Amino acid sequence: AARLSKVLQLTLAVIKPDAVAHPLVLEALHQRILDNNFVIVRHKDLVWRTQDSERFYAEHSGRFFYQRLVEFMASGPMRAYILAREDGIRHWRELMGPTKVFRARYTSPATIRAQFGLTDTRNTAHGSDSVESARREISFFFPDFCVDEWMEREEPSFR
Ligand code: RTP
Ligand code: MG
Repeated sequence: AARLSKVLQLTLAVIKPDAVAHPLVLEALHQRILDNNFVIVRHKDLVWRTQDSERFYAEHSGRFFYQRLVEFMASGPMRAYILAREDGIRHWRELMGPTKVFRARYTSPATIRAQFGLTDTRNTAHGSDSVESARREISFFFPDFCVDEWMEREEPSFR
């Protein structure tokens, strides 16, 4: 029999401090998530200490932008979401657009970073880049959330 239910994939999305600082931008981005058929599984507002930021971005330590990235991400409140959608990791990254804001404005003007990003560091949003990253990042932001119970879960079909 054909499978009618879709497989929901979890991703970790973050609205970074530059966007949370502006209430209208935050509201617009929340609405954008809903308009794009993501299920909001969890969300919360939080502020990082510098050491949280350093730990989360450890893979970038040594890069020229590491220090300003770490400081920026601990500079004010952000909003973290666990989102679910079929192919959710790819869909959220497509919606964000390219990392570099000026490239985003040139190549994909309808994306979040193109529309709201300020600089290549203060680029409005984060999204997990793989299933492994999503797992790690969801646990980082939501330590009480049981990823295994949700990963690749089928959407209820109500038949
Ligand atoms: P993210 O991890 O935040 O989703 O972004 P990404 O994969 O698109 O980009 P990545 O290369 O992993 O960089 C992580 C974050 O570092 C900041 N960044 N600043 N030239 C710069 O100043 C620069 N390059 C990267 C951005 O905030 C980027 O999202
Ligand atoms: Mg990345």
